[in-house]
Amino acid sequence: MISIDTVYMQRALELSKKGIGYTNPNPLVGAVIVKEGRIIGEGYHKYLGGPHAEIDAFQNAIEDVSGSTMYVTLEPCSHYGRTPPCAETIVKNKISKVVVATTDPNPLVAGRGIQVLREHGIEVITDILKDEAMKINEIFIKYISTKKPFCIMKTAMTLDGKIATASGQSKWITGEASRTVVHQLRHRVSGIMVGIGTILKDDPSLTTRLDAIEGMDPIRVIVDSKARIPLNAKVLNLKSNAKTIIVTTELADSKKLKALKEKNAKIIITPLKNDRVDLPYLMKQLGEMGMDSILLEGGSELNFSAIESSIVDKVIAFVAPKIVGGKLSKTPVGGLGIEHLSEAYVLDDLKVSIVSEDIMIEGYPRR
Ligand code: AOF
Ligand code: ZN
Repeated sequence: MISIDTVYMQRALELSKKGIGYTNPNPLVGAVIVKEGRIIGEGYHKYLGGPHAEIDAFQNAIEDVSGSTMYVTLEPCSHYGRTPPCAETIVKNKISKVVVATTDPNPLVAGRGIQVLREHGIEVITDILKDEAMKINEIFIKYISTKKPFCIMKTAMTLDGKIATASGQSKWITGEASRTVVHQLRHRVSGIMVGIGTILKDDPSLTTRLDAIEGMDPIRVIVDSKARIPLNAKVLNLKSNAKTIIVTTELADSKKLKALKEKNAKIIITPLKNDRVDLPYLMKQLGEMGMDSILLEGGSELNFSAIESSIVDKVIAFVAPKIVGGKLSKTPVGGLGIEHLSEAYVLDDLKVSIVSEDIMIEGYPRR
């Protein structure tokens, strides 16, 4: 039987999702205040630097909150950060019971929020819908504990494993519904990463296009070890505020780098790794810049390097029920590949869903 705690926590999780795309690198958090079996206040974390979910719920409460129960998807914070500690505000508001989905992996909190509440005689229950709450904040959990972005590798292919026809046509492999899911992903992450091959071939703008909401344009990250990107590439000439980073190496021509800077591109130079960009080094740099998540959108060379260097945290693969053939047609992951099947990169925790006419497979590379 579903407990009443689960029902209210489910509502708090739903609320937390409203913040998707606006809170990075902070978590998605929702809160519900319940008194005598009625919801008297709801809130969520709306944008980075804004009130935490708990405070938003207090602000929205329609009656006196004393003696009520608060459901919150993440342990209330105990530190002075961009805002004062929520645990103290909960104590001041005389809440009698707090139900928490998951503890806060932030080293500044990590159990101390719950401790403060208990020290003040507040009953605390934890682990209600914990797995769901951790999944919603998988980006935050990776980022806060490693200071490196959560990297999602997204691919799209036909049923026979191709990302383009024999003549190179790739628009569109998947249907409109899948492409909308991709735009939602772009809205959610802080950066989109592609290799220079994709820029030279498709000249994409890599922006977020969503009808229903105002899409947040992530930072475009172009991996280009020799700085071959043409100065008229779309990603260097967009009207929107979206920023572009060119990731390159000592192999790049310094005059070209100067010209790129004049186009307002940020340049990151990484050490050479097998004559290419050092991706783990890059992830560290992007994390230091406050980027908590990256959507890797190909091409196949960069995908293999990313998988091989263990920077990929999640794979989202779209499969369109179409067959295009062509023995030379490209597949989602290229590179040198592996020799033995025993070395294959395996995904765990698979989720398979149907997105209109396509299949979406999500999984996490086994470490
Ligand atoms: C949020 N929203 O609703 C809750 C958070 O950057 P600050 O000072 O706002 O603090 C962020 C930390 O606060 C965050 O890493 C997490 O540990 C905790 N809780 N954060 O952004 C919220 N409840
Ligand atoms: Zn807080």
